[in-house]
Amino acid sequence: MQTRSGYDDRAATVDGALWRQAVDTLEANWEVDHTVPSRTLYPHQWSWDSAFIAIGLARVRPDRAWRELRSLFAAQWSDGRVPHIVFNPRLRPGDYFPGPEMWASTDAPGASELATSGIIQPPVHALAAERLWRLTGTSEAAAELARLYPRLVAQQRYLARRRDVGGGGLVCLVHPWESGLDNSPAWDAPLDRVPADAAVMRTYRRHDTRFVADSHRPTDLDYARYLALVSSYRERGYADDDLAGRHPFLVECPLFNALTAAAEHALAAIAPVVGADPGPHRARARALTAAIVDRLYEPASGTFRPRDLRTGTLVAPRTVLGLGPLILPELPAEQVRAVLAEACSPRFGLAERMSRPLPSHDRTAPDFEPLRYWRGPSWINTGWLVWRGLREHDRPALAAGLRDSMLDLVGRSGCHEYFHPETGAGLGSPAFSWTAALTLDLLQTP
Ligand code: 2M8
Repeated sequence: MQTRSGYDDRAATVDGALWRQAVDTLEANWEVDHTVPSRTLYPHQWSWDSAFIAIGLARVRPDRAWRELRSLFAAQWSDGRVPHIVFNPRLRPGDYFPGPEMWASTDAPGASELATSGIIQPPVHALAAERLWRLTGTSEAAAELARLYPRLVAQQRYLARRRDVGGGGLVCLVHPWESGLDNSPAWDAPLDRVPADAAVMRTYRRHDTRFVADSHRPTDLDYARYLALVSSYRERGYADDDLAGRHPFLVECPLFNALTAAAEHALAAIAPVVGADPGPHRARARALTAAIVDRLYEPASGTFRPRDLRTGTLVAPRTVLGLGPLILPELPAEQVRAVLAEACSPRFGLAERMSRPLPSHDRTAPDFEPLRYWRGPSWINTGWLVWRGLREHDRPALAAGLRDSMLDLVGRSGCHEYFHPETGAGLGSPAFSWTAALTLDLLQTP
């Protein structure tokens, strides 16, 4: 039913005002061939944002959803990496920091001809493609899927072959930005060991604090360390050999790795449609699931936590990253029980009727910050991933409780980037794309 300037508005009957707000947000953020996360804070194309956005667009504009994925993968590097930002050449320098001049990606061997960053983000794209295919199923969708499949396979191959720095079968991240949960307390200890001086930030102009209060964003010292990591990686042309010997930040993240395994499951579902063999994808998903349990699960505390490869230990904070493995269909029963216990504890407050939204960090921890991004506030994408995990493991009442809590949040406060984990007030960008997109998906999945 295409009724509103090309939009399928079936879900308008579910909650008209919310549906319209979400569609309007995505429409306002559409830019030629992709959707910006936010016109002000994030005016280029971001990798995992595009995947979440495609999942929402699948509900209303599947043509744009495919276009979104196509434009992102047009910037894929020859080694298979999908860069975390694709810069819009039509914007002026200074419209985002750190911009293309800092990354200098086009000097790197095998990089895209388009200006991009040199790091990656969680691979949610195969999930998005599978979803799009299931929802549309047309011959055009089959053709899109056939074009995308080899690129998705190359993305996974990059992760498996170039990023297993620890040698245990998991993907290693070289920058907190690669996790997508950039400022999570999970990264504090590994980041503390990156040598940097906050004074270096006097020579740059931060873009984020033009729009959001300093107290909601990473500190200047955090930014100095982020830039030191960019320089360390860039100086060797973003090469991944010998990272263990030279790069100061190396972590294995449970959410990133769970999404990498989930991508293999999605590719196994896609493979028969494009005439490929699902077997190797299933085998890799199984091996990744086993490695996540083996390397990132601590039986004594019943938690999944990131491993810091510099110290060989699991980091201390209990963040929402630890709930990520719930998305794995083959997660053993013991770990499913443990993740559910963690999620339903006072740390995260998951319940059939939730009194407060799901936070990004343990709300009982002394360093819980309700306003600073990724250090406490509630985000719709992490909530959506946990919701998917609850459905996967057949917990309909908890899934419904989380869904209601997310829709209530967006319904009351709007399509904000994130939300105050106690009051539900909207924070960050007020017109944020993945919040809008995933709201559309939630509205249509009772
Ligand atoms: C945030 O990250 C960017 C850097 O990549 C930033 O703070 O400037 C994160 O929330 C990240 O997960 C997200 O993809 C990006 C765009 O929404 O913003």
